[in-house]
Amino acid sequence: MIVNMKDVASEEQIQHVIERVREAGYQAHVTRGTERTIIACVGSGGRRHEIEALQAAPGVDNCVPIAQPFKLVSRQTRPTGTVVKVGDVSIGAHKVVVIAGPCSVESREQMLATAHGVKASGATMLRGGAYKPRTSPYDFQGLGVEALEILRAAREETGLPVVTEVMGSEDVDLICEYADMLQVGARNMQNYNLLRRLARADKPILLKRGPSATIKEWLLAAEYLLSGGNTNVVLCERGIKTFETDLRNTIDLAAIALAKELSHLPVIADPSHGTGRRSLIGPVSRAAVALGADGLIIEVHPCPERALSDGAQSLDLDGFAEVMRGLGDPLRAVATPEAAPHKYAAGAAIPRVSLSSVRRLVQRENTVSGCEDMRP
Ligand SMILES: [Mn+2]
Repeated sequence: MIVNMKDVASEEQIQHVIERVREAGYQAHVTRGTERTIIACVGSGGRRHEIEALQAAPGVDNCVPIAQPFKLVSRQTRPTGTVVKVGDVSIGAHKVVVIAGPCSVESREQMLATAHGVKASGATMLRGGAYKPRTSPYDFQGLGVEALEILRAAREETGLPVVTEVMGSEDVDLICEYADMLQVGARNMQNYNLLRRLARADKPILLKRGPSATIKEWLLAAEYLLSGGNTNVVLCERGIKTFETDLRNTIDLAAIALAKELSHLPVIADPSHGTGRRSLIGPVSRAAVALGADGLIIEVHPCPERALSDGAQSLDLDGFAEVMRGLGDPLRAVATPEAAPHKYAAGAAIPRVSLSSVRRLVQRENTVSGCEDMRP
């Protein structure tokens, strides 16, 4: 249930409602908007009728049920949308945030060359994998702590905040020492132990959608983080499994728009994993931004042919610069004859109907009514 306070509600009235919500057996999650305060009542085993009765409490505007299974993530709880701060970067504000960097951190030279290159083209955050979840145990697994040291150096040199993936609960404390944002990879989206642990971390979380997760499951995974106390969550659409085989994954662009409609959390797109094809990163990035994505995460390598992972979908620095320039372009003009006057605009002559057609219609009408009269 949600208790919407009146815009004139006093602090005392708000505190009273919070107390009553707790007495009714729920947790009270308070959102203070610019105009009014919203109190979300969540938890299991509470007495719902006691919340409904709060309708009569002073300062309360109304009490409404939360329509979705995810509660704190729902836009009903925070209609204005959340801005997640990562260092100096705001995700979910007016500007589109571009996170760029290699799939894996491979060496100091590779990471620093990428960091300086993407910054020059306008990226505002860095990515780089230190711990890699690979489909095969024989593939490159990441440099671990050495990679974290390199990421820290890249941040110090460029000033750009860093996001890197955390694969298990045991690594959370260590990665928090180095990174500005922790990524939950697609394969771990429903690792609820990891989510519960990250809910207690004091770093923002980038939550990728699982390759076979529905939008609801994705938002419920985010609910684990929020209900456990971490409200700084950014959602990332990175493509789902479909019958298509020419793309690595099928990026679900409508899911970005729907997630933004259902939730107040910022949503970004990953066109690199979402397509697996370098040539599609520009078009898909523009599409994602056009439909409201708050940011992009793009794989960039100074020499993709030498990349230890995901080379085929990585842009080189020039390719990334081109994608960034493309994002600045306005939408292409829509092919509508803008200046042509409307054929049937008000006041225009109505086309004549031929007299013989009218006569035939009248005849038909008379025949039909004649038949009606003959009915017993
Ligand atoms: Mn990758």
